[in-house]
Amino acid sequence: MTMKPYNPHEIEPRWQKEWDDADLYKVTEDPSKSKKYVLEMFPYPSGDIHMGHVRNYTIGDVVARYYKMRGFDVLHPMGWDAFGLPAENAAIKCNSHPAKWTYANIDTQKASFKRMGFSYDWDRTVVACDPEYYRWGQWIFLQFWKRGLVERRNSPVNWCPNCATVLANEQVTEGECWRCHGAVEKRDLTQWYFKITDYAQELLDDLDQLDGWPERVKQMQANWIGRSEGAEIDFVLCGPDGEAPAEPTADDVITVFTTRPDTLFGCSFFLLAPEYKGLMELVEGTEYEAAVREVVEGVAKVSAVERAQGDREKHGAFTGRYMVNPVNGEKVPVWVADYIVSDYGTGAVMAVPCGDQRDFEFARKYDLPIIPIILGEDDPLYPQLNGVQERRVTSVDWEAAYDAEGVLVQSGKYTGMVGGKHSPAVDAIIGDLAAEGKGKKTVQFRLRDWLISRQRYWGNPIPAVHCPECGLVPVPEEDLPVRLPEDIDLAAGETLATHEAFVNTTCPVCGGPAKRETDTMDTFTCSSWYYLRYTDPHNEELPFAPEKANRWMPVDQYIGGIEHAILHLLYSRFYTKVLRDLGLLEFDEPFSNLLCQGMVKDEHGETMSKSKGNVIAPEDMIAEYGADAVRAYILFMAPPDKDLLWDEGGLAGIYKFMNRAWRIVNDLMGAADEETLYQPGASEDEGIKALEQLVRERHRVVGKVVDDFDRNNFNTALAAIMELTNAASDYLRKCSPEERAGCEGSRAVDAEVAEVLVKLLAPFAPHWAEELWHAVLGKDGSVHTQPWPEFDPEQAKADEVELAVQVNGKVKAKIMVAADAAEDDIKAVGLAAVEAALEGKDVKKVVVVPGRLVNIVAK
Ligand code: ANZ
Ligand code: ZN
Repeated sequence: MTMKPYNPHEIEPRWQKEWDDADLYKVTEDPSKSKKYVLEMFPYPSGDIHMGHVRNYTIGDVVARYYKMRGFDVLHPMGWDAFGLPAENAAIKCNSHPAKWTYANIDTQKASFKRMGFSYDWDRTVVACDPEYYRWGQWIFLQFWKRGLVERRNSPVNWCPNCATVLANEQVTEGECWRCHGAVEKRDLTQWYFKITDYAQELLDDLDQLDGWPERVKQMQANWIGRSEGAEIDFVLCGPDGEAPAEPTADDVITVFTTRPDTLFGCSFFLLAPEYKGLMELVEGTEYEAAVREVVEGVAKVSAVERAQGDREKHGAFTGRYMVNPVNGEKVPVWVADYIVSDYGTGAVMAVPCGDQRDFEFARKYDLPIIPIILGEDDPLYPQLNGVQERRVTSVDWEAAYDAEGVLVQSGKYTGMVGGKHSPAVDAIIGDLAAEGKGKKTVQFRLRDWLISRQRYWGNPIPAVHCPECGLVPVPEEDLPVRLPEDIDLAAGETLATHEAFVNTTCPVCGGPAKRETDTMDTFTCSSWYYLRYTDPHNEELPFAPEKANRWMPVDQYIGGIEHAILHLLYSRFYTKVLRDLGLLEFDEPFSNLLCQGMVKDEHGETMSKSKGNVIAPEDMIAEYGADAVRAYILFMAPPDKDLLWDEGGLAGIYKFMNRAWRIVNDLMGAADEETLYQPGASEDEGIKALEQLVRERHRVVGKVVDDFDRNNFNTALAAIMELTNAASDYLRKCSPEERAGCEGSRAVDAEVAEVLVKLLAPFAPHWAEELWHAVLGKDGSVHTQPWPEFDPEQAKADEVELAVQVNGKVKAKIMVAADAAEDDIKAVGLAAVEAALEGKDVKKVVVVPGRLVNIVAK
């Protein structure tokens, strides 16, 4: 009998079909078991899969398979994030329909996923553009609306002229559209918002619950939410004549937000955002109007994010008006400045150039006073101004603003106090202003409400109707879904708004003629709850039954790209909290553990892209080496969260390893015959030692792999499995097939080690393992439903270990010592072993590296 060679191209399609036919990956929903929900971020159906997909989904698949063998009830689903602009653009280009393009791509990707051997329960597939799914997205929208979390309002928004739609703040990076990278403009438009800011504090606080998330992702979310403690302080506007009103009314007051009320005495001018309501009225008909208008028009093309960046050149203009500083009655000039944004704080700022770098640069540019009111003790001005309450100095020769803690000077009764963020001076001044009704403590968030409406066809229609009699009316739940019309000619420029049959409807309240809302929802609404639908994908009464979601959720291991650190993950956390408050969920956070996989780059560390021509197509690699080798390679080459540089030599190496492991399993089972690894020549003693070592390795490696899975260290798990194959081949080389067959002890070890090897590799190389399980081990049932091998830590312990003895960095001898030998004993044995090499030298130092070596420094 000769061994059947390893042939992935024959066994992979065969097992894929058998698994499909047997419904092997159907979720069992066995409440007697503990659950594990393993989820990878669902893909956009963009066409062929790329290596990034392969890496993302291989990680998830290995984890899911592992948990299943560990006896958990596992949910491991897959679907498609199928709405969005690329489908629409492709349809326009090919004069086709987005649905056609989308579903064709889904078929292609699904076939690739099957070829990779991924263990999804395809019966639970969620496709975002399927009315059975988006219907429930609309239903959730209506619940949000009922709770007061939906608002339609007019405000300046980000508009991408390329994509012809508005964008959420999160979708604009450095002034560019997240999708097309074109420049984003500001427009005043009436749009739909989700009031995510109502949850700002909780979204921030609950980051503390997320022990299983990478620190950097939590940090990015915290920065995005951007909580600032500070105060609102009221300034009074002087009339056009420069006189303060005798009895100021609410209309005369402009409130600022500041994190540094302690610096009020250093306020030398007052700033308004270019979009500040009422700004143009202040300057209308005056000599200042033209200059102010120029600043206002100059910001229309720049995003808020870009404007707030420190390094941008600042522009401003004097308005001709003055404000009264509430702390000392001083009049300060009012300017418009383009680095003040309208949607943060109040859009008005007390400028303190000595303490704020942006104000400092503005003051330098426009020659405004810089009054030093806070000093470090090493400042040259300190001896002169320390303890001085009244103002003596109104200019400094500093290079930059002073934003650290310091001592207040020239600050009236607060002089001498410690100033700075969260300093005693802050509390003292706020306290006094509050007592006079001129200010109060507040908290500001950088997070803005989520702009969810899009002016595009291929999205989930917002379920609302505009009635001339009743106003804005929600579509009744029983009328859902509001379906996208299929007969639309996008190439001819038709949109939902021009589609008469869609637009014209009747009002659900009064029955009169009315118009449908024609905006669709941001596709990020689809991805904010799909993980809940997987728990109950065919529910026709609700988006999901609460008991199903509560059983499976939260997701135990979520895997996806770092590019979703803010958008998708923040929105999903928000949805989860609202659905909890609606009584549908009983937990606060959707994803307990998050793994952000690194990128797959080319061998030079460049990202793969069609334009660079350096793309490695997964299908080509499968055709060459089989899916199992690709899977094992991608996990072996790097820790999952680090970038991986593609190296086909490495893939060939893994393929060779799979062949070697294949032969070892055959050999252990006596199925290799002429092709055994046996090489005559070893003594009986050496053979016994090799056997003992193999047994130790078998226990050690199983324990190590379990440990590695706990920390998602798939690369070191594979390395450990390779060590077990090394021990096995050493044993097979030293012990002949006849000896092993004739010894009951050997036979038992052989079969056991073969089984362990196959099981350990089953999550990584599922087809390889399944074939050996049946054809060589002769077992029934799938290897993927078998229990994970047990291990005994006691048996994993080596009795003796071999240590190298180095003298001045060179290995001079090897010694065997008891595994638990004391350090002093090891030193003594080591020194004795190299006596000759130490002849005539002075031993300066002896260091023992446990399990590895004894290092001797001698002169
Ligand atoms: C006076 C002051 C003095 C400030 C000082 C800082 C330092 P964070 O920490 O990000 O919350 N600010 C307030 N509203 C603004 C707006 N709409 N556009 C641009 N800047 C605005 O920043 C808060 C600080 O940013 C506020 O505190 C205000 O400047 C400025 F030594 O007030 B500060
Ligand atoms: Zn009506």
